[in-house]
Amino acid sequence: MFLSSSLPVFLLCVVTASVAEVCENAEKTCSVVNCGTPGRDGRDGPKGEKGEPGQGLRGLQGPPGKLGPPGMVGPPGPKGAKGDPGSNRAAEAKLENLEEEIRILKTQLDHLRKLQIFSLGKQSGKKLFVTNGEKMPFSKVKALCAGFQASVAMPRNAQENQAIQKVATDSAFLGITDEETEGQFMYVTGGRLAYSNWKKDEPNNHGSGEDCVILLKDGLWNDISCSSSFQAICELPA
Ligand SMILES: [Ca+2]
Ligand SMILES: [Ca+2]
Repeated sequence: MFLSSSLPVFLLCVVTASVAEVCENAEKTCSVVNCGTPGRDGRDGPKGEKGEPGQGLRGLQGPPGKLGPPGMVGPPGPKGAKGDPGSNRAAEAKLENLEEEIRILKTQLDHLRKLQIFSLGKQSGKKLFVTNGEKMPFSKVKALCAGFQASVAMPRNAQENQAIQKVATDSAFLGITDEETEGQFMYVTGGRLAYSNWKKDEPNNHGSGEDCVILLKDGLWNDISCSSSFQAICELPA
């Protein structure tokens, strides 16, 4: 009975099944239940839970990705603390020093420019006597020499007197006067005479008075009017 009812199914399975595994499953099924015509496939079951990560070897790290697009410009940062005021003071001090150096250089340049007006004079000891050859009243000679920190020539010995005589091309004023006390000749820078070389019968304070002194071409001295014009000769430290 069992064989007669199950045999056609078994044979059907053998005929219709092309895969041995399917036949085996059908045999198992047919051996338990009364197999008739195969039913249609059921619906898919519910999705299973996500499995645990595998235990295999981790792969090598891939190459870095492409550079991303530039980010947006952020908001401006907070205002910084006030700078050190000391740096400004140092800069101002440096500027003042530079201005002072420029002022000194200008003075020295002006000094050299005025000296250039004169031809190179004659040196005697520690003095340098110079002249521009021009004639002028005594007051202008004093101003001219003072303009470049010099004095009107004041011979304090025979050697200096000769040096001035060589520089002069005509009668020249000396830095000696008796303007303060008549008859008492002094250097314009102060002090009584340490040396003199008066011509015979001089000084005579001739006429309305003579309070200045000139060096004559022969090297002798004569007192003369300060308003008269004679050569200007200045002395400088050599
Ligand atoms: Ca006099
Ligand atoms: Ca005189």
